[in-house]
Amino acid sequence: MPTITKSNIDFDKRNLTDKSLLKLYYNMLKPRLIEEKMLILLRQGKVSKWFSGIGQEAISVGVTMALKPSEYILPMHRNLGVFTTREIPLHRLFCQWQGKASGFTKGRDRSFHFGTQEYNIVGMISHLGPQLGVADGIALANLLKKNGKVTAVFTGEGGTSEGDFHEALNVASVWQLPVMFCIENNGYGLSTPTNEQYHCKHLADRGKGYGIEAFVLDGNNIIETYTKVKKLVESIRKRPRPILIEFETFRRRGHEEASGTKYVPKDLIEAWEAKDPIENFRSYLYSKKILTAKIDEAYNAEIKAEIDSALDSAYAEDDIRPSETEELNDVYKVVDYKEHTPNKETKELRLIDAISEGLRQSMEKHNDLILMGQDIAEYGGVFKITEGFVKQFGKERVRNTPICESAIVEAGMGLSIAGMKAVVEMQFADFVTSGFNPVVNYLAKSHYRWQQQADVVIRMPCGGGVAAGPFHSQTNEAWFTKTPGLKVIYPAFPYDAKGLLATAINDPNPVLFFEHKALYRSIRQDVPTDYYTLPFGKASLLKEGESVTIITYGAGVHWALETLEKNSDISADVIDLRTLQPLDKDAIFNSVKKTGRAIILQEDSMFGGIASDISAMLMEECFEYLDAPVKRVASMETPIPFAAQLEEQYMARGKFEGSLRELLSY
Ligand SMILES: Cc1ncc(C[n+]2csc(CCOP(=O)(O)OP(=O)(O)O)c2C)c(N)n1
Repeated sequence: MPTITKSNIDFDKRNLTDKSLLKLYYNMLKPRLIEEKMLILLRQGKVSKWFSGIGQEAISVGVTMALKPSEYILPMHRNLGVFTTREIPLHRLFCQWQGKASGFTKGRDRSFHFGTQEYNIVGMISHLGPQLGVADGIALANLLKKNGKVTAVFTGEGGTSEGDFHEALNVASVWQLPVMFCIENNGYGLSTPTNEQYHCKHLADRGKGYGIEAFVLDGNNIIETYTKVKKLVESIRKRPRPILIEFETFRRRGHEEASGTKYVPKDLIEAWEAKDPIENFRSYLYSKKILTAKIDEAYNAEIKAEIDSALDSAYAEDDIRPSETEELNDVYKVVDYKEHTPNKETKELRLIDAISEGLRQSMEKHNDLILMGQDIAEYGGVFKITEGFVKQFGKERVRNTPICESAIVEAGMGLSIAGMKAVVEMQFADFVTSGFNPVVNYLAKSHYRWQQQADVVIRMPCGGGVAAGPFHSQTNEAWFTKTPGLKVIYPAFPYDAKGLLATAINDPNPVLFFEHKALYRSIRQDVPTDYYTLPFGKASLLKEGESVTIITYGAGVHWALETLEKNSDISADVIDLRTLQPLDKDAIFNSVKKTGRAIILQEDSMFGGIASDISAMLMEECFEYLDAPVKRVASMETPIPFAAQLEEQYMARGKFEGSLRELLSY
């Protein structure tokens, strides 16, 4: 037992019972003892990496104890106390850190990068900031369900410089979301001290700029963190709104153990050691005769025994035996596709109307579906797809957003974690870059990492031929087909668009739904008036012929058809892929085996596009059937230009006929 000195922190027990005070102490002691053990294991080479939260325990424990177990917490890498206070069995935690099957990620992600619905904890992705927007989404779900629940999310002071922090605070304030943003200001972000990170007195001052109540608390004083947070949480439950808290504390060890603390002045560390949250609280409890040596020893013995036994069982567990099938099966949540066949009544619709109708019918079918996007409410969106939606569904479900693509994609993820569905409208597909990180890192990897579905559809008005220049004309599907975990849909006709959108919304996996702007008002078709679905991964064979297979999608489909219209001597199979991920490989291979020639047409520039991959697949799977090399036709290797004549030159459309003739004469 350590010697007991006078406490350096002014504790005031207020009306807390001795039992509560001892619980606070016990809950801080547990992560501290686990960490001390981890540091020993690290020195023995038995643990690969460790992010220490020593000296910061009062924040994790105070916040977690102030919440109900049914309320979500989104911790960071130094919040072991959140996990232990929620009483996650140590065996499972240790297995997680050792990459064993009894952890939370089947060995697929390390340290605290996991969530668990069982304990209402949503762990971080490495990129730090996205946690804040995800918390907004969970808080939005709670607000809409009117269940009085509060969501707490953590960030370090370093993470507050990320755009996600600012976006998330702004959205939470505009929507008055019941979320508590907790900044742990521990003096350093990796090696960078706070004076090189921000230039204001308190980070809490930022709350004011966003219209958020904000507080600075002594993060080393467990009574202060617990009682003040509890009071605030109770107040948020009654009157939903965001609150920002800056907890002042210090990171006493290296960023992670291997990186050391050479750059931190020694006296600074010593000063904060003197303010240790546990040592000081222990002294206080002893002085008040609430904690005795006997109780203290019993606590230590109990926790140490629990640690030792959980470590033994974690080490005893077999290493994961890799199975390719299992890995591949877990990238997406398995979908139970339900075919909905419409009645016979049809109506001629433009592509844009079909998408609008499909979206409206899905809103009618799914009461838990929320639409979010810029100007989509009363204004109806820049393309008017959601015109009239507010009147039918109300502003709670059809939500105008500030211009903050990251926070909104993250909010979609949060809605999904809370069991709802989201459709996010990108005003233009080009702007998805501002929300790229959460799409490819959060949504795409969530199911694989911890079996959490990301039930989010992102609508992507895309494509050129509209003289709109480099930032309003891109067709950027290849940025996403590259990323396992995403589904990518790209219809060319109104009938397909309506049915595939319904399927996308039913699908619990993240879907990028591409809508070609130049086709919105130019392509018409008879479309069933009823709700219906179409399966993913099924291409459509639009024309059947003998001499060549034309494989394309989106606007390319119409370019191929117009070319064949003008060249009636060419007998071709035309395959409209409709969905790029999953891809209907059988349709492609079967056709090429029949015709012996393949040409792939894409609107995007060539390198790294869909055409290249399909070409490679054909070489691997159909080589013996080919009478000519596979041909790819794509737009120029430049950004897409504005002036009509430059754009026309850029586009693959003008090159297609010549390339097709060339292939046929090979
Ligand atoms: C987007 C991104 N940039 C950089 C990093 C590398 N990185 C990981 S943690 C960290 C410091 C974070 O500081 P802070 O938010 O204050 O948390 P602390 O580690 O101090 O608890 C950095 C730079 C990262 N993980 N993600």
